[in-house]
Amino acid sequence: MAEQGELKAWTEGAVGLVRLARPERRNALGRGLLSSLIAALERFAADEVRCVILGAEITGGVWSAGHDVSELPSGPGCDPLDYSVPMEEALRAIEAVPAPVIAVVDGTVWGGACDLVMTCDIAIGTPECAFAMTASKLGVAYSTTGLLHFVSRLGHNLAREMFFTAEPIDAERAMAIGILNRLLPTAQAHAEARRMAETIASRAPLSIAALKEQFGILSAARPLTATAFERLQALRRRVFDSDDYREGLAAFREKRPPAFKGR
Ligand code: YXS
Repeated sequence: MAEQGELKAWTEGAVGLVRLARPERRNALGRGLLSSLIAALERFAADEVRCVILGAEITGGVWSAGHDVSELPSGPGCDPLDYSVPMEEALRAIEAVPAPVIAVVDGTVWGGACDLVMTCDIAIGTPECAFAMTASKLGVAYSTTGLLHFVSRLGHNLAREMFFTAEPIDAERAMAIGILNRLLPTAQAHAEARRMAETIASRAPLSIAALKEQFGILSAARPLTATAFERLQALRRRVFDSDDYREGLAAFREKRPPAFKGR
């Protein structure tokens, strides 16, 4: 087992396993943890593993607290979720590994960690899991690719509800609306992930790799005019340059409710 700081990664036969392990920060996804995750996924691809299982060591009932808020930049012209940030690179690394990634979720999932789970190919949850998309609580304008992950998985109504309310979706509802493929008691969830991974590993790897990339291309395919793209960027820019975004970060740091003013 390779222990890289805040992540554990190892292989068992044709299955790669990786586990978030940053308990003191509730597995918040900082650049250290994310670069270890990317390195592990790249190693799995080089070792031609046939399936990957992504889990987390649970502290305080939390699977992952989402983006590491202390790393979110603020200031004129900043974009904390632009193409090159570690979180976006990690999401692309999950999409790029030519083997299905199964997320086993036995705790609460916050913010960008919801995107991490929804970027995986399959998600198996336990009754302890829940999913809260917190952008509007923090004053963040989410990434366009991230919004597409939610819209293509859940449809517009449910994606809007998650982002507008920022309220947690519990395990039963997550199963009902399609965030989860399976909802099982914890011991069974891990066993089912292994069983499914072994089944996938027994299938034709070239077929699986092609199918994974085809699904990725089709789920991201949306006609977008240049004007629409520029409008999307302008909308996000206005949010990131706002006092409200800086207020959201300050309120998180000071552990108090934010007082948004709409400017
Ligand atoms: O105060 P200390 O130093 O002990 O550290 C505390 C927390 O500050 C820290 N921590 C985090 N640090 C950075 N980024 C985070 N996302 C984060 N979450 C937690 O971890 C230490 C233990 O946290 P504590 O005492 O609150 O633990 P708890 O068990 O009482 O509560 C666990 C949570 C997850 C319910 C609570 O920590 C929490 O609500 N965390 C924030 C969840 C959240 O809003 N995540 C969204 C991050 S922003 C993001 O993902 C996107 C940019 S977006 O905004 O678009 O969704």
